[in-house]
Amino acid sequence: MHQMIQQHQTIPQTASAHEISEAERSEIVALTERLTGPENELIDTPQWLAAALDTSSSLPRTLLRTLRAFRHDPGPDGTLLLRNLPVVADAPLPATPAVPNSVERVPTVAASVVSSVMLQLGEVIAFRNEKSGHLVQNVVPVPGREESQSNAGSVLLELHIENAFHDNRPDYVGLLCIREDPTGDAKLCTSSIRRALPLLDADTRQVLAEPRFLTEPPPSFGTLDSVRSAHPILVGDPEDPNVLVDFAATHPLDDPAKVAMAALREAFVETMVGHRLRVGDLAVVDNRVAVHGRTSFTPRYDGADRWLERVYAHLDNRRSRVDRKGGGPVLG
Ligand SMILES: O=C(O)CCC(=O)C(=O)O
Ligand SMILES: [Fe+2]
Repeated sequence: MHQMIQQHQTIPQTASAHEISEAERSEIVALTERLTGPENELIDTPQWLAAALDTSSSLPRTLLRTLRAFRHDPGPDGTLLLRNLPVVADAPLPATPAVPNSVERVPTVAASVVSSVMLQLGEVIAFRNEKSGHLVQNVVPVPGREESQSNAGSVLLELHIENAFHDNRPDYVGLLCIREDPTGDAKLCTSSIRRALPLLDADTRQVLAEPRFLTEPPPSFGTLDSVRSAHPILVGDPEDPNVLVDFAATHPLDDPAKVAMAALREAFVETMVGHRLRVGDLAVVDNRVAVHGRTSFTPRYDGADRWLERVYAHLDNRRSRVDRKGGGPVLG
């Protein structure tokens, strides 16, 4: 089941994307001035988040229209690729961090951009047990973590739904590229259940829709939550279901479930799209219909490695209120 995506496999490149024009890009840089600078000390404060929410409604009209349309219907791929977003103003980008659990604390242009865009899709959230609950997280390779099935690793990262084990997992994952992989090998891979479903036979779909699977939380979430109940992988309307699977953490509970899960993985791999993210590309993944992963690559830990900034959003703040102590954006 855990045979990996073949590195030599030719993965089709992204076709559809929304390109930000040069004029819009300048408009966005000007907007971020409201969120950066000495009067905006820290991202993780109610004041900054309120300012980011306010600023987000002034994003260029064509971008707002694209985001609203994606929220209405994530399309067959469940992924939206925005291109040519600004990530810096004048100052050069610092060296890529190479430490575990790296996050952005001080507002930057990139952090302001990814947060503002995600705030037009939903409410930005984080998890107390992941990157200490910081809202803007760095996705960078970390020395000594090469083999880990996390975003600090550089071996192939299996296709997954973000935080599949959590009842209040994000509805959207935003990944903004601020430094591209100098080797060009690292590709964000996405695939959707809308593309994969037609490749599955009726029996396989039926097994995947039954509670015959268990998903483990990552070790950082501790052991208390680790006994989860069995769940289906396909949830909702059998014609257009949501998908709930992490091929590194979801386990089939019987043989037919194992066979069905292998067929699903194969269908995802067959319909997968590879995104070689460039500086200013923001990939937004609808975490209900699309899975994502990453090809392997070779970091150099010289400050010039690939660097993405990640922000989560969900649609319903009331649904998660029980997990957000004090009503803030962090799920406990
Ligand atoms: O590195 C990537 O392209 C994706 C990493 C990932 O899955 C994540 O940060 O959630
Ligand atoms: Fe992920």
